Amino acid sequence: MKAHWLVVVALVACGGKDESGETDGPGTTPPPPADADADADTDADTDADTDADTDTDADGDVDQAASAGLSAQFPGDTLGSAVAGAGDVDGDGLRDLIVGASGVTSSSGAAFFLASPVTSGLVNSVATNTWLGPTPAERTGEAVTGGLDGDGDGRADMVVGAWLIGGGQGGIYMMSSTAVTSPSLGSPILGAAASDYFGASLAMAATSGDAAVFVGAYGSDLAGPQSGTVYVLPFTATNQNQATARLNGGVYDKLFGHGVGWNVAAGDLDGDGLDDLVTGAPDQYKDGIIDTGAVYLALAPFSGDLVIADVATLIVDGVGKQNRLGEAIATGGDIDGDGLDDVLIGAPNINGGTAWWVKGTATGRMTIGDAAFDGFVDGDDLSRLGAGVGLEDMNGDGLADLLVAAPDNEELPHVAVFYGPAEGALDLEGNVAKRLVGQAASDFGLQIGALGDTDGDGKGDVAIGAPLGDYVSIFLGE
Ligand SMILES: [Ca+2]
Ligand SMILES: [Ca+2]
Ligand SMILES: [Ca+2]
Ligand SMILES: [Ca+2]
Repeated sequence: MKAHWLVVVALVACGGKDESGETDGPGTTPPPPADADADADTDADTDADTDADTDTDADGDVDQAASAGLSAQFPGDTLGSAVAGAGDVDGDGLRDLIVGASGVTSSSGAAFFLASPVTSGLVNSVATNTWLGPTPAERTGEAVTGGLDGDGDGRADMVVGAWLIGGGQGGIYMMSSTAVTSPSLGSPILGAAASDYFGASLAMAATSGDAAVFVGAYGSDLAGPQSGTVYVLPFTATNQNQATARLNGGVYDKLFGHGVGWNVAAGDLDGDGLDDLVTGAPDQYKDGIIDTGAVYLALAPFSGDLVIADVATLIVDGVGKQNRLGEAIATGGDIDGDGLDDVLIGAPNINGGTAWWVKGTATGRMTIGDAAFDGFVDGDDLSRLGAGVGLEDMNGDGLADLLVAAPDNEELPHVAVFYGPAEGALDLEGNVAKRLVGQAASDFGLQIGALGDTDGDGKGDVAIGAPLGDYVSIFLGE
């Protein structure tokens, strides 16, 4: 570590940043082997920022502090249970955000709408509006999404999930931009049956015309006990029966559920202009091994009742017991610059934590770690790397950058940023462009919200939740 730090200092002093403004991040040249010498080169180039970030822990990496921090009103509010970009809801040209705190008021939960620019403080004071879950223990704010226009009025809309309405039936609240100052969430759209956990995960998706919503219900029994379902629901729907499609899991090993819909993400994987589905099923069994987990990619448009294993273009399986692959997924960004969105998969339970990315056009069935993946990040031992992942263009070069949480990193919990284009092997020692450092909570980075540009500088910004720490941090691209 010491030698690494010295080399970095020397290269930074020479001015590592290209005058073109392009950074020599991992991938512009073949990725270096994971040794100290090669590491120092990529690190120095991307670290040679002109900003005032400091190396707070003297490990040779640039640590970026949050531009704003939001704290909960009470311990146990689980502020940051979900974080998402809301798009430009108020029409001032800056993208806004929505944040959940599902533990508020004995787990009735809450969602906060925050108009940019966001300042530090108590979330209740900083938020433009607060929506409280209307029934006890419904856990409003366990999922939130937004950023697209769902009702065709030209403004971005939002959706708030409350997966434990009715003890687990679940429900979602469609929050139009016109309702952004409303004091109430209104009436929820409820799940179809008890223990469906409808709304446990959410993503707005431009699947055709006005944006729709992918709604995860991983306890759904539509195709067998707890097979799980992802609903494709128009934003203007008032009932789950109005779904234009339902992508159902199956039953594996004749006994166990599939759990499709644990989380959902949207991106245009094939470039036809429609947002496609990436969903995780961490409860899935494989060959009798429990909870290996899986990730499914499926291409829009979707119609009717579908079995996800039949329509998936790519299925990625975990490799071992309780890998729970699919707990952390991200898409909606182009990592390699081919114009198509790619997929980043966190695997915090494999080898102390890893993360892998693959082109959204990949097809067939593969196991996490296969050579067919386009790149991966190795954690240090037990960093739980990949417990949260995200894609956002933080340096404004048009390529998505990889955000990978390392909540149990031995030095400090952080989210590591790797600038695109990225390919091959990356590691936490040498290839990190910068580390986002917020509250030192044990779950910092489990929720990563790609916000788009919230301050008008053309660079993507992110919100990072640490719900056990009751804290949300905002980091601006630079
Ligand atoms: Ca598509
Ligand atoms: Ca791509
Ligand atoms: Ca970038
Ligand atoms: Ca920005």
